[in-house]
Amino acid sequence: MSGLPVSLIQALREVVGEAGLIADVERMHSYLADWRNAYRGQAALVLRPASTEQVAAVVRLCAEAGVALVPQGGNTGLCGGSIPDDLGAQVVLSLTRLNRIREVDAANETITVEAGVILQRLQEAAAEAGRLFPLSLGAEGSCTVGGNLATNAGGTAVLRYGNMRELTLGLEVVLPDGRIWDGLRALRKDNTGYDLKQLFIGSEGTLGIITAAVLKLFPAVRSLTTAWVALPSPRAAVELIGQMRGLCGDRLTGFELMSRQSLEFVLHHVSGVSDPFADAHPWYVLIELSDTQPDAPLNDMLEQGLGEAFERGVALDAVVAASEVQVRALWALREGISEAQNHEGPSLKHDISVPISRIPDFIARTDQALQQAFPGVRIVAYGHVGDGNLHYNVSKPLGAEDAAFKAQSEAIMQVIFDVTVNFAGSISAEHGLGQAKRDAARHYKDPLELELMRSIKRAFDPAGLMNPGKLL
Ligand code: FAD
Ligand code: S2G
Ligand code: ZN
Repeated sequence: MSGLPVSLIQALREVVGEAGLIADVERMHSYLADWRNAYRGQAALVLRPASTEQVAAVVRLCAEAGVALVPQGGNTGLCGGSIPDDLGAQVVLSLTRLNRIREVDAANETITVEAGVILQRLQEAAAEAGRLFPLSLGAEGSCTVGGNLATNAGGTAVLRYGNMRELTLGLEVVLPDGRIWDGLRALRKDNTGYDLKQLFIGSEGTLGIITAAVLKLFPAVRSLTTAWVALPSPRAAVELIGQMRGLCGDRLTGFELMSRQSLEFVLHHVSGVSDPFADAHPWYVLIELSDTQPDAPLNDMLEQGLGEAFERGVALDAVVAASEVQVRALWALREGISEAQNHEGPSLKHDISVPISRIPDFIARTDQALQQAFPGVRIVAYGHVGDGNLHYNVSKPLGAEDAAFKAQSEAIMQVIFDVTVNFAGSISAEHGLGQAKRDAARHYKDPLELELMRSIKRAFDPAGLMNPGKLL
C-alpha cells in the first residue's frame, strides 16, 4: 500500500473519483514499465484525472504534501521519462483520460486537442475536416499529443512539416503550483514577450503538465508516390536527397535510410514482409513524394530523379509502389525495425543527429571505432536523413550473453556520443533525455546551457516535484 497520508489519498480520490485512482499494485503494473521493459519503477499511486481542473487540483494537493509527480501519456517514450523511480513514493499522473478534441477550425487551419488524445486519432480528426496533421511516427497508434509535445517528437515527415515544436501554436499547462496557464492561442503571430510555450515543448514533464494544445493543420495530400531504392553507401543517400530536394522541393515528404542489417532484422522477425529485390544491397532508402494537387506529376519526377541517380551510380535498384497496398508494404519494412530489434536481445539506442553532410563520415567513423573496441557488435543504423537524424542502435554479437553485452552499454554509448559531438551533432535528436541520457547530457552539454536550464527549472518548479531525475 502507498506510503502516502490517508488524508491525502482521500482528498485525491474526491478529486478524480474511483475511476481515476489506482492504488492496487497489480493494476498499476502497466504504468510502471516502458514498452520495452527497459525501465521499471514503483509508485505510491496512479492517478487518471479526467479534466484540466482535476489535474490542477491533483497538482495542488501533491505540491502541498511535497509528493513528486511523473506525467505519463502513451508510455511509448524510449528514454524512461514516464517511469517513476523505484522508491515507491512518486505518483504517476496519466493524462490518457483527457482525450477530447475541443475544436477544429478548418478556416484557421488549427485544431485544439487535449493531451491524452492518441496521435492516430488526431490524424483522423484532421482528415475528417479535409485537412492533414502531419506528425507521423511508428508509435502513433498509442502515443499521445501530450507526450509528443513533452518530447518535441519528430518522426518521418519532419523534413517537410517540422517537428512538434513547429506544429504548435498554443498550450494549456498546469504549472507545478497547480495554477492553469491558458495559452491556447490560435495565432500564427503573437510577439508579446517570451514565447512561453517553447519552454514546455520538449521539457519532458519537468516544468509542468501539458493538458491541451492548439496545433496547425495543413492542406490534405491528394497525390502520393513511394519508392524503395537500393544504394551503395550512405554517401549515395546524401547525394540522392540533395538531388530529389532540388527536383521536387517541398513535395519530398519522406526520405528514410536503413542499412542491410536493419532490413535483415525486419525480414527475420516481422511477418508478412518481403525483400523488394532479389539481391541484397548494403543500404536502402524509402522515398515519398506527395502533393495537394490530385494529379501532380509525381511519378514523372520520381522516374526522372531515379534515372539520373542510376546514371551516376548513386542508385543500384529501385521499385515504385503501384498500389496503396504496396505503399504500406514498403513502410512496414521501415516501421518494423523498432519491433524487430527487440527480438535480437538488448537494443542499445542512440538517437543522434549530425549535419546531413556529415552522415556518411559519422557512420564510417563510428562503425570502425565500435568494431575495433567491441568486435562482432551488430549495428542497426537507420533514420530520418532529411533531419540529419540517425537511429544508430547496437545489438549484441551473435551468441553473446545479454548481461555481458548490456554491461558494455556505457562504453558503447561513449564511443558513439564522442564521435557525434566531434561532428558538432546532438546526443538526442528527437526522443529527449529522460533518465537514459540525463547523465550523458551533463557530460556533453555546454555548462552554460546546463546552468540556464537549471535556472528555468528552479523558476518553474523550485520544489523539484515535476518528474524528478529526468532530463536534468
Ligand atoms: P510518454 O512515453 O508517456 O512520456 C514521454 C515523456 O513526456 C515523459 O517524460 C513524460 O513524463 C512526458 N509527458 C507525457 N505526457 C505529458 C504531458 N501531458 N505533460 C507533460 N509531460 C508529459 N519518437 C520520435 O520522436 N520519433 C519517432 O520516429 C519515434 N518512433 C517511435 C517508434 C516506436 C515503435 C516507439 C515505441 C516509439 C517511437 N518514438 C519516436 C518515441 C515515442 O513514441 C515519442 O517520444 C512519443 O512522443 C512519446 O509519447 P507518449 O504519449 O508515449 O509519452
Ligand atoms: C524510429 C524508433 C526508435 C528506435 O523508428 O524512427 O524513432 O530506435 C525511431 O527503435
Ligand atoms: Zn525516429
